[in-house]
Formats: sequence, C-alpha cells, structure tokens
Amino acid sequence: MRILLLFGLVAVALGDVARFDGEKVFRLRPTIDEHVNLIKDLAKTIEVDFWKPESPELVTIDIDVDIHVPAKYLDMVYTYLQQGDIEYEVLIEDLQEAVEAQADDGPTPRAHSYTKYNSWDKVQSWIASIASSNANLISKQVIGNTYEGRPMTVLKLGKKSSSTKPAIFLDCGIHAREWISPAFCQWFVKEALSTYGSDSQMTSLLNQMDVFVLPVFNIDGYDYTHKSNRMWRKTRSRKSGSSCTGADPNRNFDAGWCSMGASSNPCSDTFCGYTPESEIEVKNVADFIRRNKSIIKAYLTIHSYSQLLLFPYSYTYALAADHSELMEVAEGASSALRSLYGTRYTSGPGATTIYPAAGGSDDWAYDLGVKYSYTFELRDTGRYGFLLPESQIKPTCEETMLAVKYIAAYVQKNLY
Ligand code: BHK
Ligand code: ZN
Repeated sequence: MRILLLFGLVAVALGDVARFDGEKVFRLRPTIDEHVNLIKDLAKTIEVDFWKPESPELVTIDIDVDIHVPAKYLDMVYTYLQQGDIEYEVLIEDLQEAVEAQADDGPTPRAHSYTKYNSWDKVQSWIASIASSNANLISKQVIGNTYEGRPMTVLKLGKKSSSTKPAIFLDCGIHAREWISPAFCQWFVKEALSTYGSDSQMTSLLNQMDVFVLPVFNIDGYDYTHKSNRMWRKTRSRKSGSSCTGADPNRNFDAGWCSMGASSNPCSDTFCGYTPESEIEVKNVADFIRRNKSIIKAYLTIHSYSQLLLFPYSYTYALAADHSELMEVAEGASSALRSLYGTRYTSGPGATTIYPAAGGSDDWAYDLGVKYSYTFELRDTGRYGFLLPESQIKPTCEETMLAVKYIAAYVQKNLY
C-alpha cells in the first residue's frame, strides 16, 4: 500500500514535467537580410524557443541565433535551413540528455549545496538559516511577495553600524531558466561571510558598506523551472483575457518601457507586461531601491549566458553620461575575472553589445541615479547555454567573485 502510494506520488510529480527528448538547440548565422526574414518567418510557423536573442523580433544579421527546436519540427527545420542557405551548427544534440547531464556534481542531496542547483524550497530554508547563524554580519527583510505569494527576502550583509552605510544592491534570478545566477548569489553570501576578517578587501567592504542581496528575483518562475518546465523565462502572472502566462521582468522596468526590443504580445518570451512594474516582483524591487535610493551606489544584476558585462544603455543607442567610466570599470572587472581561469568577457553598453532592449533593470537603476549599474551575463558562450553543468558552478562563481569585488572596491574607493 505504501509502495503504491509512493508510485502514485512519483507518477503525479513526473506527469507535469516537460521532457525534451530528441529536441535540439541550433546556432544559426544569418549573414544577409533574407536569412533574418526566413528565421522570423520560421518562428511564426512553428513553436521555436529562442535562447539567444530571446525572441525573434531581436534577430538581426551577423549575430548568433540560438534556438531550441521540438523534435517534431526537426525534419522541417533542416530542410528549411538548407533551402534558405542559412549557415548553422547543432549546439545541443539532445536537450533532455543535456538537462539530465547538468547534475554532474553527484546525486542530488537532501540538503542545500553551493555546488548544486538548489530548488526554491532549499534556497528558502538556506536564507532562513544563514541569516540566523551570522547575526553580527547579516540581517534579512521581506520586500514583498511574488505573484504566487512567495516571500521575497533581501539579505543585508555588512558590519552593524550606528550610522546608515552606503550600499550595493545585487540581484540574481530575474530570468527563471538562468540557474547559474541564483547559484552565484548564494555563493556570494557564503564567501562574504566566510572571508570577512581574513580577506582584507571583503573586510573593508563590509565595514564601510552594506550589500543587499536578493538571491532569487523571479521565485515563481524559478520554482516552475524545477517542477514543470526547465526552459521557462518569465514570471508566472496571469491576467483574464489572455491564455498566456507571465511577463519578462527585464522588460517590465520603467526605462523606455516597451519602446524597443520587447514585445507587447503576452505570449512572447520578451513580453513587456501590461504597464511598467505590472509584475509585482518588479514593483517590489523598484520600491525597495527607490526607498533606499540615497544610499545605493551600485546596482548589479546577474544573468546567463554569453559572458558579457553590460551597462546602460540598452533602451537607446545614446551613450550614458558616465560611459567612459562605466567602460573602464567594466574592463577592469573583466580582466580580474579572466585572471583566474582565462574566461573571456566582452564589455559594453547593452544596445550595441547584445541588442537594443527597453525596460531593463540596469537602465532603470541608472536613470534613477545609481551610477554603477551593471548586468552580468555569466558562462558559457553556448556549448551548454542555460544548462551549464553543476561542475562549472564553483569555477564560474569564483571568477565572478573577482569581477564583483573589483567593482565593489572601485565604488568604495570613490565614495567620498
Ligand atoms: C540586459 C540589460 C538590459 C536589457 C536586456 C539585457 C539582455 C538580457 C535580456 O533581458 O534580454 C539577456 C538575457 O536575459 C540573458 O540573460
Ligand atoms: Zn536573463
């Protein structure tokens, strides 16, 4: 009876999980306008999941276009690419195998692990326990709930002080499927706590400043990628009148909102939402940053993949007033990152370095007055994409720490 019950539960749990057997990820290289049009037409005819860029509207010539194609369309896509004379390679032969191969850091333990992709339940209990075990250096506050009612908790790292300290805001997991991102925020908190007192740079940083860390921004989406569909990107909000779920939180900020590089179609992966800050998660974060505007000196947000260090603007080709300084700091951070394992990053404004896209959090924070505003796109450049194996969590987080610490040290040095 107990065994039957167990089977029943497993069957129910498995029954909801999307599988990707035989599905492939292609990298296309459109070199003429005709190729671009063909790719956009293809996206209209069949369901294609755009990995890079994130939606067909963003496709232009001479960029890599990574798409995930369901098995039933493969024959058709091969014929289409050949007839259209579009150059391509297969990045991932079998997506289901790649999903399963992510967990190459050993079997999934019951407990939280810094070298595994932790479920939301594990991250949530980790937040509670880490905050209570280091009361002198860390405190937590709930900044609101997600659409589905999960609490969004910001951890404040820094030595307690009687006066208000300048701060850095760091968030991870804006996009649900970019799993390396929440892994980095967890790593950052661990490293900050364990190296305070021994690493002079971290000690000085946390003595003089606070770091606000939001470990998972889009919790509902993150939970959905663990339980139902690994490739989900957006929030999980619903609105009567549309059969599609969610908006892109990184198109929902009030920065040139929905003017370019975003979609007003609720079914698109880059849907900008019905209004700026329509997504409660975005509103909660924007409210928190507005409330703390006078102390927040830097805004850092972690995504994947592509190995880029981006800064404003993405909603316009115009250069930011602080362009040269932002570029200089980005170059310094990238070379610090590269010094560990040789990982190469490209830095620049979002609009020219990836694509113009309005409604992003870094542009919004910058226009609010947070000068040092950066978007990280972590490993890799496409071999695994969103399915970066767990064996790469440690090296990715270690090298990223160097870049984040470089930016933090620069901000700290220029406080007064
Ligand atoms: C970065 C900053 C502002 C607007 C867009 C971006 C690129 C980012 C996005 O929102 O499309 C790329 C991405 O998710 C992959 O992490
Ligand atoms: Zn992203």
